Amino acid sequence: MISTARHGDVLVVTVDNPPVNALGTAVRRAIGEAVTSAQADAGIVATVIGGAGKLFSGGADITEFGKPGGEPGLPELCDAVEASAKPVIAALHGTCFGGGLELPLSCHGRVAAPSARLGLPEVKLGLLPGAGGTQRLPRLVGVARALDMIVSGDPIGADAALAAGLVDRVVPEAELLAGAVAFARDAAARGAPRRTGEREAQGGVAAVDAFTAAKGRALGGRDAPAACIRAVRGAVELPLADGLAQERRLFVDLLGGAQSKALRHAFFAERAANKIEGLPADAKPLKVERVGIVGAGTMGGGIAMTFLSAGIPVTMVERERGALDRGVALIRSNYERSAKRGRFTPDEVEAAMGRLTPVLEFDALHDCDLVIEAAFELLEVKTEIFGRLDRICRPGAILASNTSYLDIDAIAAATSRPGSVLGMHFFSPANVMKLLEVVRGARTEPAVLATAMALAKRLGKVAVVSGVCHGFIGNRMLNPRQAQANALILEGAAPEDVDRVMLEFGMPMGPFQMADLAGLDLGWTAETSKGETVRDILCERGRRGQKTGKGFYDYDVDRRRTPSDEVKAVIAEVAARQGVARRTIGDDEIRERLLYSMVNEGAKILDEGIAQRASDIDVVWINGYGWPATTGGPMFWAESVGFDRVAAGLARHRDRLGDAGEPSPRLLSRSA
Ligand code: 3H9
Repeated sequence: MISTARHGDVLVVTVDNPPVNALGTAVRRAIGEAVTSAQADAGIVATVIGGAGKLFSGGADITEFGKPGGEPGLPELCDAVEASAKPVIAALHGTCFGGGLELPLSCHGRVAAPSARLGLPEVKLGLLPGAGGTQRLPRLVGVARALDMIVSGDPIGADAALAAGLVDRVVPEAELLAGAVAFARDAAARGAPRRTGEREAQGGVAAVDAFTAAKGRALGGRDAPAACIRAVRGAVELPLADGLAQERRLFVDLLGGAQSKALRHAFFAERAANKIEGLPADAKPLKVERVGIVGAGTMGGGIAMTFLSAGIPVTMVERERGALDRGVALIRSNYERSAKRGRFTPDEVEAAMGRLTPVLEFDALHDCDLVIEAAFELLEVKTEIFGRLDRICRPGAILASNTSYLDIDAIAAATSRPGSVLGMHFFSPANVMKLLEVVRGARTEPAVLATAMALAKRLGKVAVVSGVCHGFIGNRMLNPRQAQANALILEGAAPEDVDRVMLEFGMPMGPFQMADLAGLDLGWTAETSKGETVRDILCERGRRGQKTGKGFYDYDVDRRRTPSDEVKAVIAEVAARQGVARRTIGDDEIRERLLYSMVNEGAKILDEGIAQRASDIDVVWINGYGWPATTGGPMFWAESVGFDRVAAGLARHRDRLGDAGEPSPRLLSRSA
């Protein structure tokens, strides 16, 4: 758990608790004992605390939350370290998160290696830093900077930490231990330790008010950010002990709340999703050093950016020069926009563009380790492309399709290497959205699957494995929701009411906003239109979504939407033609029909073994469709609502739900 060693008159304590050096009970106890023993030892003048392996510490052991705590708690340990009569110095490298930064904050000095990333990400778990972070960070770096770090939860690097006063010295990686020991010895020679808690937080209440005025509104609906701000206010208004006590109370409240429970579920769900059941131990990821992409459209371009940004060279193929040039120009303009926002330096943009090889010849893909097809969503188009790829690509190269609905096994059958074929379904915009659905075909080899999962991690994506079915996990669940949304407007609900109910639930967009954004003519043609559905008629009238300035809504130049009387008349006309009786529909019915039908489809996905576990479905919806993480994803939410209530709701709306109302056996058994 920890090891100790004497470096002359300095005691070096090394936390060694893989995988992330979490500060669980045994670790805390051992650190506490080491610091106490150093105080009693006349041969020791100071202590250094460092971490073994590739990081200092990922913080408190989250798996201990909600269980009876072992002594000392992290807050008590931090207080004891700060109170130590002999200096305690932190030697920081790699990740220093949460309690893994609060412990260093209570030390009397911090020496960091360039690899150090320092952050308080508790807010992302619906918590606040509960071991003094909200009190000590403002005292070290000032209120404004501390609020930025605590409320965003985002880490900063070693140089930024040095500039902010969060660390005292940055030394080369190989000299971290020696540098920290020397710093500790100097600190001991200077006399009484310099305690963070005895400082004053710069910026005062004015800085708290300024932050709240600037950011407060954007944080609405989530409990943790507001509690973080309150706790930091305590750092300027209260003596240290009272500020710490208030922080503790707020932490305990958040920990017991529904939002943190859901967010912690989402954290572990993301990690569980990475594990593939039944994968043989020898299924090692294959090397991927060059990637080919077929198609330079919006999707192909976004996928290319994902690889380019991760430092992986890309060969991008298009049929026609014009489309290829447009694709490259789009990638460049996306990069330049991101650079303006500070996400990349101009040099990084040039380096990324330098990794891109745009070509018109398919043959150029011959040396790629992986080729991702992002062409038109038509099975004949895809099978033709896969046949060509099979002939061009070296044996063993992986062939992936970015299809969102089509049968991966049928695509694989067009090749002589079905074991090397799988789905890699990115979400739009592919360079931004974190989700990657990895679709496992009937014959996909384990090593190929393992490669896609490992690659996702390299790309900073969250990967979830799905079996083959129409729409995989995400879009398959979207379909019943859209069907219900379409039915509800015919029955009398206004599109803006359906969208509002979803927005109030916490979705970033309602179904009709989403349809307008995607384009109503996606998969629609004037030649084949029967003019029967609301969508048919809207498309025929040129109302094809945001891109035409009107769809289910009217849009102004700033893309602000307003409900449309024309659309309402079309809906009424279609309802009359279909003999649908119109009535007033309440918000509860809208919410239940949209969300319960999704949950039911999710349960069917589990019944059929398409998803490995319920939490994978939550990961898909949180990371691919913006389902509010504070409710834990559709399946976790259903469990908290109660499966019996969901089943009863489905039964209540049975006549209106069609196939979507046929309850899943799993749902029924969970509701019994
Ligand atoms: C805190 O500190 C509270 C205090 O303020 C107050 C207390 C009173 N605990 O992500 P990975 C597991 S709150 C337990 O794949 P990476 C993880 O589940 C904490 N387990 O690795 C996984 O297990 P498995 C504030 C943890 O290298 C394995 O470690 N800290 C913890 O990509 C590997 O994880 C945070 O919020 C933990 N704290 O990234 C940090 N962390 O292999 C949360 C990880 O069985 N953690 N595990 O699936 C992270 O952000 C990333 O895990 C980290 C490593 C960057 C550390």
